[in-house]
Amino acid sequence: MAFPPPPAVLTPHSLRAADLDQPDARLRLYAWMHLARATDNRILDLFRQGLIKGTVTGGQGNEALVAAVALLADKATDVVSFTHRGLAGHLIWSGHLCDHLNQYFANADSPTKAREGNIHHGDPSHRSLPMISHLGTMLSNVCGATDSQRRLGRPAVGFATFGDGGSSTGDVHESLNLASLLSLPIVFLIENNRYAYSTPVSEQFTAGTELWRRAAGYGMEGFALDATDPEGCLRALDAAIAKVRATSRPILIECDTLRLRGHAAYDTGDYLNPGESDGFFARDPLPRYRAQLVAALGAARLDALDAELNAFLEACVKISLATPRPTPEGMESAVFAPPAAPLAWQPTPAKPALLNAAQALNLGLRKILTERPESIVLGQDIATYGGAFKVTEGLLKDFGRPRVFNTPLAESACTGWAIGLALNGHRPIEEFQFADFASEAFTQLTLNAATMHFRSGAKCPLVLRLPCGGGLTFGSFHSQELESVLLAMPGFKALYPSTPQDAFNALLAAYEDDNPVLLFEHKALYRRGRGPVAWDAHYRDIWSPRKLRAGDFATFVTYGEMVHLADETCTSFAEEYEKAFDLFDLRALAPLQLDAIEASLARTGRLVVLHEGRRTHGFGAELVSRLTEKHFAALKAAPLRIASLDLPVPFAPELEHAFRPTKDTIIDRLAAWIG
Ligand SMILES: Cc1ncc(C[n+]2csc(CCOP(=O)(O)OP(=O)(O)O)c2C)c(N)n1
Ligand SMILES: [Mg+2]
Repeated sequence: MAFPPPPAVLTPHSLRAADLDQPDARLRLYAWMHLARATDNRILDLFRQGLIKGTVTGGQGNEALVAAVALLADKATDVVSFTHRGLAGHLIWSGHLCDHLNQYFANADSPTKAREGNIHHGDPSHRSLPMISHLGTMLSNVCGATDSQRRLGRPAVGFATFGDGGSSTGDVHESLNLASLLSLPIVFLIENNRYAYSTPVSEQFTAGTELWRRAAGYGMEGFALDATDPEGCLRALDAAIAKVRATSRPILIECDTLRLRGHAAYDTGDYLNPGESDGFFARDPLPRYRAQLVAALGAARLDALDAELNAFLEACVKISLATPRPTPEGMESAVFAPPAAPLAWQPTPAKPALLNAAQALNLGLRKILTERPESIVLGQDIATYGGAFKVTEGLLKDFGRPRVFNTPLAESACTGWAIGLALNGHRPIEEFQFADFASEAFTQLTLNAATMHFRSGAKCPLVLRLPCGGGLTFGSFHSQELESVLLAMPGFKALYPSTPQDAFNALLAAYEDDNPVLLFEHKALYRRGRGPVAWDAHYRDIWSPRKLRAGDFATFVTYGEMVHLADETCTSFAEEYEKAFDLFDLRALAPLQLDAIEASLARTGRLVVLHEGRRTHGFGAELVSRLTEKHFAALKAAPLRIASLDLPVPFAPELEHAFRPTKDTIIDRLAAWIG
């Protein structure tokens, strides 16, 4: 269905402070505010009628600020992420009103294909980054995409908005610090409406309405802004944006906004103090600005404008309501960005060198940094020091700081920054010092990066290097196997190489993938032994298992360091028990490519699964289930699952030895199983 043409007053979608002496420009500012308010109110009605589902959070009271920001921003260059109060911004930034209503109606033409909730849509292809519910997380994404724009030579400014409530999150602190450290041109806007849901600022922090003063602590400028005065907002922001664009220094602006409605549609706001709501309504920017314009331009002009905008809204509602409901087709495959062609790698190094896994990864990183200008390597202590495991040794010297970046201890914002870079065409490779610290970035990893393609259709190519595994007496906090935890969430690919050549191949395969890829690197393998490493034209085979041994007795599946234990065990078994196994190194944990293993199981009828992670909810449970549900009739014995104990990783060598599978325990379990 054709969308109705928007009223002429709504074009162009831009405005500068210098334009405000023209009546048309003032009417444009008013018109966008009016349209946003009317749309928010209409959405509330439609929600109450049951025609819109989910959570409806309005931006009533925030229009003066959000419209000013969106009109001032350079839509061809800048980066934004609007919050749950930012409908005005979405309307101005891109798309037709019908597109945005389609998002709310979650119909077949919704910009998120009806997969993501109200106001979470954004427009990543035009640098409007989709929000997730978790407050504070978008700030670092804006940092990343803005940084990416600047690296590409574009004079972008980023706009990152958060509420007084969100300002208490760790991500906000991490992002402000990161933006200052990287000297990124970001306008940070706090929408202080004095409440986080029902909690007043007095119960959130002691700074009250002086949140902008935090700026000094981050080495940036800050100021407070009355966000109920549209023209005042436009003027102050115009000047601030120009400065940020010119200096590439971030700024923190605390915007005094209003809580005209409750937190969301269902909130009655009965926690407000007596008379507080009246005070808010007395400062409502929309009727106040309207009165100013009526005084200057006459009531008839404003009445006619309101009528035209309201009619446009109703015409759009009608069209969006009549749009068909969505269907689930394509939903499952949309979890991942579609497979892409291999990158045009140089076939180097042609001559094999004898390397351990750490050196093989270093070689791979060098190859990527040399051949791929969009690559960026980041992580803690990875620059001068070369990383906790020296995998990144020498990269800083050869490739320089902008591309080999030593991050502060801020896994969440640094991952969010990497996400923003990835959304804008860069390809970051992030090293977590130990896999365990990925828990600090759990939201960014699992709810933001991994779900990005499903939610928004945007590619988020990230390599997440996770030094994992135990056996080195590092204790609980440096020895985790996290594959089951992370892969319980949809949207990750995952590789777990067990040899130096596989580590090199895995890095290249992960790098060129258009999705976030978890690269598990077992610490004990970094220096376990050397093997020949060279360019391998079949590097993409890493996405399938490798068969290491052939035998008829049982099918044995494992990965990571356990591959080496399994291999030794198989040798012992062949000698002592004369039983031979089909032994597979799984290599890719997601997506699982099980054809060869299934064929083996159909033949042997016996299955052994071995992994280092804990047994309960371990990856073996998934493997056994998948393999046996297809080949149950072929089974001659119950599958055997060998894994670590259901404990935190204990520290003392004797305890850790008892905790994780060893060659002896594997042999004992197998012997008991054979009976
Ligand atoms: C990290 C996180 N915790 C909890 C929530 C649930 N929640 C949604 S909005 C909200 C209050 C937000 O307050 P504020 O940041 O001041 O924004 P406002 O809604 O007032 O505009 C809360 C607690 C959330 N979205 N994110
Ligand atoms: Mg608030």
